Amino acid sequence: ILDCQSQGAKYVLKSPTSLPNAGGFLWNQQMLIQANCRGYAIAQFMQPDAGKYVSGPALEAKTFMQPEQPYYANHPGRFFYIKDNATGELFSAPYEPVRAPLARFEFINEAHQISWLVECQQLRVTLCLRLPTETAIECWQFSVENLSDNARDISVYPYFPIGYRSWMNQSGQYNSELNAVVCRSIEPYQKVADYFKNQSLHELTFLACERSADSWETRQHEFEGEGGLHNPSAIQNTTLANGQANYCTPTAVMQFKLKLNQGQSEKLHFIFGPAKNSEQISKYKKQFLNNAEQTFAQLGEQYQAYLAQGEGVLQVSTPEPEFDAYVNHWMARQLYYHGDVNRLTTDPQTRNYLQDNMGMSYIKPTTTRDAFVRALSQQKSTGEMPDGILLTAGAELKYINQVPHTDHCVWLPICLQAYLDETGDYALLDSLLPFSDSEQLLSVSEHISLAMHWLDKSRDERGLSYINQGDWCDPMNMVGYQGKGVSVWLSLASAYALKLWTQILQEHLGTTKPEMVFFNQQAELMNQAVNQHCWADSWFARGITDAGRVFATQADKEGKIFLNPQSWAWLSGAADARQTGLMLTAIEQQLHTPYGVMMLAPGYTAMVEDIGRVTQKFPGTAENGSVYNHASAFYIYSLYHIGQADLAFEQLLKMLPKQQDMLQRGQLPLFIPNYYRGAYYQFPDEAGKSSQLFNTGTVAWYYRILLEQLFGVRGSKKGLIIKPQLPSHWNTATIQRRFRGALFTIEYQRMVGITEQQVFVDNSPVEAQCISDFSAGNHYQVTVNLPIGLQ
Ligand code: CEZ
Repeated sequence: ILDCQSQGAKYVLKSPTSLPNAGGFLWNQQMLIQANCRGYAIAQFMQPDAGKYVSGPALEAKTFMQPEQPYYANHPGRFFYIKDNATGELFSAPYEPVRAPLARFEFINEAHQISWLVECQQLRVTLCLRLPTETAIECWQFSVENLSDNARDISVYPYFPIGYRSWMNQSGQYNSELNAVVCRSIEPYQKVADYFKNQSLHELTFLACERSADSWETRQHEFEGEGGLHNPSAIQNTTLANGQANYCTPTAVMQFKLKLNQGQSEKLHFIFGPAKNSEQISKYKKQFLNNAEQTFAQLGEQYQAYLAQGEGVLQVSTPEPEFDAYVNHWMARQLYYHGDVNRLTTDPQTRNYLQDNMGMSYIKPTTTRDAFVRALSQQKSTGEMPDGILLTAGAELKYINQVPHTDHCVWLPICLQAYLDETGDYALLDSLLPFSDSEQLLSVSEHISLAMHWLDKSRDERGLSYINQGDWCDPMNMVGYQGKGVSVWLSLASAYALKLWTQILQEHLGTTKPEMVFFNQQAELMNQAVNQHCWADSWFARGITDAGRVFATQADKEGKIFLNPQSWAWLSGAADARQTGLMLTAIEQQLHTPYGVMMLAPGYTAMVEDIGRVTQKFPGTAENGSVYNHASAFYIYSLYHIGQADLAFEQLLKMLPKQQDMLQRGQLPLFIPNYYRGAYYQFPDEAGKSSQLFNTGTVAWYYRILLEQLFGVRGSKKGLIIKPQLPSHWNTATIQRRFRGALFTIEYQRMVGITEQQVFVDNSPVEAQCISDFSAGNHYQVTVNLPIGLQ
């Protein structure tokens, strides 16, 4: 069902029904679209906050990109009906809404475009979706070829439903000057203040073609009629009724009558998207549809050039082709999406912003630098970091960012370390920045020290970190909302952050200052406090509630064990060797699944009022015990930290959908999703199913893990440190690593007769495992000899 071409640069899904929700995504600075194999689509664009330009048929909540998005008959999508005018036979491409049996189906995903090839009734239809790099517009190329021996007389009907957009005012009509269906809706509101806010919104959604339509329809109910979407009444007639939608759900349908001789083909080009007014549509039309064929070809090239800027620093060739395919063609792309457009929000959660930008260190480090400057300029003078970072003038903290979380400071040294390692830009630490509530200028390192002091102070009498209404886990909102509850994960993460920060300062200053000694002491005290109060026989508990209940221990029937406290105990150094053995066993027994490791188990089946919203999520979904890949990435990072390279690599592989488990995961290997269903022992049938959501902090960590740990090509102030932790069954691997402008081809090989790693650059041995003598612009051949069987 899935054809992998060009080593994974291209994936072709051959069935519209076996992975019905599988899709791909394209984005640019202004928009994002996720299109699935059957033709359904979800798109968002910036105005300047993310909004939609099409909706479902009923009032929709405004919300972020959802996991496991359900698709239904009237779900927004981009469809083409094709009717044989002689016989009346009908099918639709790519598959919905007619669902006619197809002679051939291909859903083709490449980095720069999504396309489909469909054959039915001896007609071959190809659809190709591209985006310009800077405009919120979808560019669709439709072509149809006559595969039969006869001349054909057909009608093509692009059907781009607009949906129920407003209870106040919505309409649609055909504009013959623009060859476009133009639908208008007024954003519903009641408060006067919103009238003024709504001025920036786009009222129009349009579908324009390079040539004029033979007929059109803009009323959804008239189009569907009694025939329904499988066989719309309007299509049963020879022409559409040219109807105008006056306060009813609008749609965009046109009819193009085409005559095709044997072997002949025809192309149509469409643009679809939001607009402020008809002048703008007219401008778009000139820009994209005059000379459409050539323009669309250029769009493909421009988009490829845009993606090339996000190429990253790593290409690999290993014994695992499916792993190589993701790493070489899709990993940097997914990361670049996060870092370049900030998940299409104007107020990213601080931890997401910092981690996504941590990943950008490998793609566009100047973006990471700017992100640190921006984030730290929004820090409060108490040292506390805000819940979200405002990216545009007029942006506000919304939704989850109005819920007080206590972990944001932790991410500063963790993410900064990756940036400093990659760039060596320690000068950043001396830049002077203000605060959100004070003009006083302090250096970046003073800002971060203040954040560390804030973490140190935000602890209770036992020395454990307050959780308030959440830490990394957003929906863990009721552990500490009364002001007393604490988080074990956050206590450990704080200890880790404090230690990392002293290491960074040490590297930067070259001496030890009293403040650094203090941070290290506090980190040790944090670890001790966790051990004293929250070690529960064989693993670390997750927290202590407002009422003093230690939770996530043997005593709990559900939510017995959480992954994050174990991973971070390894990172912070809280776990000794005896504990490590017990924790590894407990994780393996209770959390491992064939699809990766669950975030907690057993999944909660009922609300626990001293834990919160996480327990209300369906068991095995999202934070309630799914294979939550972001948490798995922390786990993997920590496994390498304690030298468990084989187990770590096994987990890295489990994050990727593979041929053998594709049906169960239901997803193409184009991205790592935020989760796969967990609750492996509770709901085994659903386990492994992908959320299809490509927004996730996982990718930045995946990238970091490959560089720092698996392939061991981590940067440092002095140069490139070579310290791989290859799985013991790999005998060879080769990578290309770009680093500070130089290119390194690194060949790893296992060798009999050696007991220690040996590194050679252009045949000369390297001292202290660190390549420091190199210059930008040059290409170096590196050989790394590794003893047999060593992880
Ligand atoms: O969002 C993520 C957050 O963006 O959940 C993570 C958190 O660390 C990330 O910062 C773990 O909680 O509110 C919710 O319940 C949702 O689960 C969101 O928090 C979740 C979505 O998956 C975002 O796309």
